Amino acid sequence: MRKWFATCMALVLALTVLAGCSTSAPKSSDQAGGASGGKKRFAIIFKNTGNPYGEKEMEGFKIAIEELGGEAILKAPDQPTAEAQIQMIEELISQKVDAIAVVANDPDALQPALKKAMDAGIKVLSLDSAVNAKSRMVHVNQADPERIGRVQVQAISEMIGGKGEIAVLSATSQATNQNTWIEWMKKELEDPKYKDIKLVKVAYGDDLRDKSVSETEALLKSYPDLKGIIAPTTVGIAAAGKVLTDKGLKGKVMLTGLGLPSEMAEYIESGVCPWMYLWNPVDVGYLAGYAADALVKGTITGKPGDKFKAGRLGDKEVIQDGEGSQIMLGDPFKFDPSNIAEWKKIY
Ligand code: RAM
Repeated sequence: MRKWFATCMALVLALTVLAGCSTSAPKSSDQAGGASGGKKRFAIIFKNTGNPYGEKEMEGFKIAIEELGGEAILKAPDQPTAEAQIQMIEELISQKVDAIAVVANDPDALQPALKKAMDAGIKVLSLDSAVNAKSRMVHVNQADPERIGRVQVQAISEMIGGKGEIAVLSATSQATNQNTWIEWMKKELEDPKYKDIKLVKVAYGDDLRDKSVSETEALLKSYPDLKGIIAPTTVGIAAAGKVLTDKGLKGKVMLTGLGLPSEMAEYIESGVCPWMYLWNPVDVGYLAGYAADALVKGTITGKPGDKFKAGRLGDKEVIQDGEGSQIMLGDPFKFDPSNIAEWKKIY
């Protein structure tokens, strides 16, 4: 197991550099008829640049595509907006790529651009943050959204002794994944056992470090009795961890959510964030890479019941997701002081 971690780690580190270089403006190899040497071209668009989680997800996608002999195009706009992603989709359509995988900044706004891509024969899927069922052929989901939402409320409740004011520090107000998880948090909070917990605010740090810091500071100022923060975003939780640490609020305002072990280890070890959850972002991207390839090869069409082989992740099946379909990676994983030292080296 440890040997596997070490190999994985080396691969991930080597690819970080490559991924980091390819997220800015399109390069010549991105252009139509570029130097793809007849290889199929698979594009991934993340929410925005500057997010280490997004870099890991794109790395996983690139690993999969290269294992499969294709060319990966990694993209992310500077700002986490739908408009910026639409522009990138339009560019990819004119470059006649074979597949587009998108981590959506809005569930509905990308629909015309993605439909245009599908009409042009490009295979379209979402991962991590979904587009609506009409805008995609399949969605690659990190874990069951209900479990992700509920488990974070259960955690904060335990941390604050079931009583007091809590707030959510999210990504953007349009982010499909965070909004779905927050809906499940609210459903969990309806249970009478949480009658003494009050959700006072959902704040949006837009997955930008500085905005997430200032939104955390604003929460602390506006709600001086605040007992806990749930940040279901790796950018938000790391920013909140820093603010709570700098202000000496460890043990006074508790923190949990979804965090990248490499960014959160110091706060988990110090007790500012006693525990948190996530999944392997490299695997989310890797699974999307294999799913994109299966769509291009016609092994799957995106219908529930379709089956394919996802490299080192083994056999995967397309399942129903509301009006659409999805492929599930696995379960959220709990990170705490007992395992964080090991995981922080991996992602
Ligand atoms: C941030 C992004 C991403 C989400 C993670 C948990 O990095 O918003 O989409 O899945 O947090």
